[in-house]
Parts: sequence; C-alpha cells; structure tokens
Amino acid sequence: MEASTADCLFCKIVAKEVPATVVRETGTALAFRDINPQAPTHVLVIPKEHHPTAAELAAASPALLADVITLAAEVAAEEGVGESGYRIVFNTGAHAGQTVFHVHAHLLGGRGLEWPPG
Ligand code: D5M
Repeated sequence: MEASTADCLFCKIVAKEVPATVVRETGTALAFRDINPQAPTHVLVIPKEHHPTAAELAAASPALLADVITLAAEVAAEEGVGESGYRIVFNTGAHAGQTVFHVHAHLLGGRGLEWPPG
C-alpha cells in the first residue's frame, strides 16, 4: 500500500496541506473534527498511512487498525463520552455512504444514538 496518494483529501490533512481541527495526534494516527458533525462529538480518526477501507487496513496492518481504535477511545474519554457511551463507525463502500476512500473511524457521542442506523 502506498504511504499516501496525491489526490487523497485525508492524506492532505495528514500532510497539513488541507486545514483540519486536530484534536489528537500520535506517530501513526490523527484525530480531527468532522466538518459536518452528526453528534455533539463527531471526530474522525485515521491512520496516517493511506489504506482505502477498514478491511484493507486490517489485512495490511492489524497493529495500525488497533492504533486507530485506541486513539478513538482516548478521544472519547477526553471528550467526556467514554462513560456515557459512543459509537465507532467505518462506512465501507458506496451503499454505506463512504465518500472518502482513506479509511476513517467516525467517533460519535454526546447524545443518544439510535439503532438500527439509517
Ligand atoms: O465520511 C467522510 C466524512 O468526512 C464526512 O462525514 C465529512 C468529512 N469530511 C469531508 N471533508 C472534510 C474535511 N476537510 N475536514 C473534516 N471532515 C471532512 P464517509 O464515511 O466517507 O461518508
């Protein structure tokens, strides 16, 4: 897998070529606020390395997927939703609404979240 792709929006956010409201950063992953929040806490957590989907990330680098989940949980705690509960969503493919093909965990919390999702 390439380390980045020239036309990938989230690779540009990692490279600081596109601005984002970063809430936490590690050596391998980045957490930033979603530009169109769907809950009081809506943070995107991405690996810095480019992988299109969660499944491809899991196949290529399970440890990096674990880094993403761990960072999401840390952000949830910092945002004060660790106890009340939160949702981590990986939209995968067009029918699931994936629009950016650099894998990202949506961390959603701060309100009651319905099930099943829409
Ligand atoms: O989620 C893609 C998400 O990415 C969607 O919720 C909007 C968000 N987005 C798009 N551009 C930006 C920038 N520039 N900053 C922050 N958030 C952004 P998906 O699951 O692919 O539909």
